[in-house]
Amino acid sequence: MAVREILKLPDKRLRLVSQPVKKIDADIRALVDDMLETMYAAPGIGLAGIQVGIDKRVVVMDLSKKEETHKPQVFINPEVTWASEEKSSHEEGCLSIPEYYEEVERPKEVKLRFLDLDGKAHEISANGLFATCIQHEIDHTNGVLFIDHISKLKRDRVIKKFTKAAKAAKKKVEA
Ligand code: K1U
Ligand code: ZN
Repeated sequence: MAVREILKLPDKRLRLVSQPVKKIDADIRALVDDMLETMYAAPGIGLAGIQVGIDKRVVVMDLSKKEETHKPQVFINPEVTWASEEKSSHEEGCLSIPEYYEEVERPKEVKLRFLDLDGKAHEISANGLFATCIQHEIDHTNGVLFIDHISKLKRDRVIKKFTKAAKAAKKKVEA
């Protein structure tokens, strides 16, 4: 198990559309183990494969409370099969856009289809933080970031800030 580097805005790989997992093999299991370790180390409540540079449709999540024992969840090839008309708004953050939080409006309830690590298919409903987080993570598998759901003014401002920081960090390494 290893903590992997999390890609940060404006890394272009965050805009890739990830590929479906065809076979749940040892490489996928190792990726899931590393993603969980990376998510817990960050710390975060979710992570998609592309955030560690792997363009596979793999998502991990843990919505357990701080004082509870870990409840890791794994979603292979997750997809939304139904979304409610009713919307709800939650504050979102992203490990690829550190320390930036904004309210995002999304469908209040969704139905999901995914495979578990044994390749078994599941169809479940999600609401509350689970619905917010799984929609955020499925967006990652499609190259979509939560800042794509906020105003262009706010989005441009945050992209500019992170682009400037990345350039400054690069210059420091080269000096
Ligand atoms: O996908 C990601 O970048 C992870 C992201 C998930 C998420 C959070 C909130 C709303 C939607 C999706 C995060 O985990 S950001 C960090 C975070 O929320 C957190 C960190 C420590 C403790 C509790 C929450
Ligand atoms: Zn994110």
